[in-house]
Amino acid sequence: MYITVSIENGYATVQWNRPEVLNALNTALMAELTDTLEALDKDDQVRCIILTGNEAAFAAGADIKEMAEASAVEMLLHDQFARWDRIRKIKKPLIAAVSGFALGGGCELAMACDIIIASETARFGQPEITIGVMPGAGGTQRLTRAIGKARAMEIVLTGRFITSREACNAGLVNKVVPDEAVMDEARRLAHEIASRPPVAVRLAKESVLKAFDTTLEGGLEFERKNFYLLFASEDQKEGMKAFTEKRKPAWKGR
Ligand code: CO8
Repeated sequence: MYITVSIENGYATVQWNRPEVLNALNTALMAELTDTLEALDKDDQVRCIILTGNEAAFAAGADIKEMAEASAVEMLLHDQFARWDRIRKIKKPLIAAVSGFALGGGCELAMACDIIIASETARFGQPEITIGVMPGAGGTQRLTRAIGKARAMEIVLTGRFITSREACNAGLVNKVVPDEAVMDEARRLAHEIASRPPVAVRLAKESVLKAFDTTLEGGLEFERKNFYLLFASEDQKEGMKAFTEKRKPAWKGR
């Protein structure tokens, strides 16, 4: 068991811990993480999920020792990326609270989240090239979309680590905070998102993500349909009524 979960104020905090290997993501940890996220995605008490490691590392990548001797066919049959596809399908907002190293699969896991809060001393990178491979869990795609071709290319081809400040300036990270404030900031944000109407949050997340894999035309159409769909929710009626009556809305999540 590598993972602990706590639920408060409408959000869950999922924390993993393999301190002896800087939270390297082995198969067992990833299996536990995926199952945990899917269970929380179905839990009505939870409206937002924080993912975090420990102070030394969010995660220093996939577990190199676990895969070092694998053959291509073993890797193919093991199909560890199927789990990553399941994480991509989580409907609730995911906030990565990153301290320490977020490297390789660790950086990719942070990028699979919707928002990244990082400590001042956190380091991001895709160092796979330095061990004879390349990113495999979305790094070449998500990093490029987040920070552009020129910067992504340099990071992927050199394996250089970047500071959280550089990551923030480039658009990879939402906010950099002092080391001791990372969890507080992630909780503040999670609480704020959890206080929003959940159906609208779900469709809004889905619509933003759609921008990654469609044309502008297709994305606008998708957005519009989700917008219309929200007029079928009780929360839309409540939200607009509350605005008119100058009071706080009481969301039902329907
Ligand atoms: N896998 C396995 N063990 C690791 C990993 C890792 N990724 N990272 C660190 N460790 C272990 C070290 O072997 C060491 O163990 P030991 O004490 O038994 O020797 C312990 O953690 C502490 O590490 P260091 O002594 O190296 O600590 P330093 O502070 O000197 O260095 C670094 C920290 C710079 C983070 C260094 O550990 C490092 O370079 N780690 C590897 C980073 C890396 O290359 N990551 C990419 C891995 S490949 C990958 O992620 C592919 C992703 C696609 C698949 C995703 C599926 C899950």
